[in-house]
Amino acid sequence: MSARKISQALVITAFLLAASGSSIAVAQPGHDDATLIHAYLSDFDLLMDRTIIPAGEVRIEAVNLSGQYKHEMWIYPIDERDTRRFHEMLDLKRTGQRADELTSIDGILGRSGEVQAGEAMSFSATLPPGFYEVACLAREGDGDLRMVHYDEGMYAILAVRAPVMP
Ligand SMILES: [Cu+2]
Repeated sequence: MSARKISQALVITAFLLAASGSSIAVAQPGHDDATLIHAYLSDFDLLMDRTIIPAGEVRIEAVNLSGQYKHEMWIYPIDERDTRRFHEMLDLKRTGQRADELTSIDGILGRSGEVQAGEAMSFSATLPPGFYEVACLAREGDGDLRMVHYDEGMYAILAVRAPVMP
């Protein structure tokens, strides 16, 4: 075997090793292994086909089944729902005032953004073990008396369990 052939063989061997290495890498936690949740947003309910999932990356495919209203999804630690700031935010929403979720809720781990009626979208989040609330915080109407989707029942609990140790 010539020196040139040997070096070609080494390159091919290195390529095959790299390729097998990358196939091992695929088995690591990553986007391809993300837990998939289908979420169904309607007027006014938020349903998920999985509510107990392993820690790590989750991909949520959200479908807005409404023919009328936009909906959205926020994921945050469940204790946030009991804070004063959270309820002040809801009051601002109910009374037509400016309300900012990002400064009212600590530890937001995922958000879909607005999903228009009849449309679908997906988003990802990385969730440590714990309990989370998944909610739509949109509102409807004009003036100082608004309908807040959360008040209509658009929230659900998501439990994220720790990995099982061998
Ligand atoms: Cu909604």
